[in-house]
Amino acid sequence: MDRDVHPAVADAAESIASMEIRGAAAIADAAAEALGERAAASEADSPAAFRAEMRAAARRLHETRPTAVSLPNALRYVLRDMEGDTVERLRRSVESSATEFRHQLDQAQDNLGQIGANRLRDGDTIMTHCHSTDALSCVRHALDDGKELTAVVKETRPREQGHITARHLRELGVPVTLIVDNAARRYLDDVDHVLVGADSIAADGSVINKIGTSGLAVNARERGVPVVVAAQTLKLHPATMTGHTVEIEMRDESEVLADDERSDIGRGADDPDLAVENPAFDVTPPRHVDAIVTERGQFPPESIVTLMRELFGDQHGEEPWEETLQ
Ligand code: RUB
Repeated sequence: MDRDVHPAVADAAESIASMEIRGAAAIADAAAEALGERAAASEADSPAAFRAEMRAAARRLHETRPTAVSLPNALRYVLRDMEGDTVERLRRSVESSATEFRHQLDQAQDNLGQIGANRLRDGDTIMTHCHSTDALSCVRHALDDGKELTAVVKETRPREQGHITARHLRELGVPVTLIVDNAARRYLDDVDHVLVGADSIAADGSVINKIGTSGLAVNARERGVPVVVAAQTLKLHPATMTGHTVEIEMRDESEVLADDERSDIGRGADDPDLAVENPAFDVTPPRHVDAIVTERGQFPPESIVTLMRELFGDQHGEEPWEETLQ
């Protein structure tokens, strides 16, 4: 049974679950920050009590959203090396791991942005889906390199994260054409790259990202438009190396159909034969992806497993938030 979850952790978990904080990198950053805050606020009277508090905090954060592997990767990073034989040493170790993690996240995004920018040429048009800070880092670096870009931005139903992308691109001075998702194929002839982010990358090179990415990639392949996925190594999903699949989050049907619309369509508000499904993410097979751009370089999707082995080869066993650990 979980101990009481500290308000700093409960607030972060609530913000992630409600999507006030969203996007794989931002979720990881918020989770690491919350663990650091939890450690700072601890009044534990023994190392065992401190460790139990941290496990409870991590479990609460872990249960918020299932698809972005950046979240468990962040929790593992902060808790795996937790060490010390006093509460004070343990606290310092968690605080310093959380700070280091957040710094590395920023650094990785910056480094991958420079690599991704090398793919973009002066005068290119990109098409985006959803809102990805890793993808926008590539754009920012290309602009810093003096290139001019334009963007076709898919609105990304149902949550319209394309509006966030459009706003950021306009802040950067990039001319934007906002389109409904269904118009993507029509505009693919006008673009040079599809540039998206990722919530998780599986060992076979499949890309898990906002629902609609896979259809966009299939259409882009048919039109000969390269699909570039900007994803720092934090998005690599270690469990897929041992055959696990990535859970796709199903969100509330009210994001698709409001309650009053439901009664307009159905036979009454509770029509059992009117179903609404709202998967938040989909899986793009590696054959539809041209490159995965990470802070460690650019990879054909099929070869990403070599990087995963290098990074996660020695990770196995229980998760650091499981209660069986002492
Ligand atoms: C966000 C989404 C983004 C990835 C990558 O989905 O699919 O493309 O998380 O983002 P949601 P980033 O809005 O449901 O969280 O590059 O910022 O990590």
